[in-house]
Amino acid sequence: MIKQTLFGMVVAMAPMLAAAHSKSETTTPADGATVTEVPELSMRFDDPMRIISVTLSSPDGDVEIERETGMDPAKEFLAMPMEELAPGSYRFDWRGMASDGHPMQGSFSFTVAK
Ligand SMILES: [Cu+2]
Repeated sequence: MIKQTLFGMVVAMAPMLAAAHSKSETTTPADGATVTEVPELSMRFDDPMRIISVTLSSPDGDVEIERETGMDPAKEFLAMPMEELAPGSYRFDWRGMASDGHPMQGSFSFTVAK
């Protein structure tokens, strides 16, 4: 009986959680874009987001990036690659906390061409 009730709650809440949270609206580079250089990595959110961790990974492993945006909630997040990105495919992953305290995560990918 209790099990059934909990299960029902989880199912009912899932769509609301997906729709109610601040999400990443635009990124630089854009998700799926092919670019020749990456001077900066940025994300814009519709509500302030506390970005807790970010990683930039390539097929050769993680790439070092330096974040410009601190740990305070912000609508725009900015980071710089520590070195020029070699041609290849990259994926940026982030974890954060929405203004209502819920944990959030997301990612975008891009390709660097010669
Ligand atoms: Cu929430």
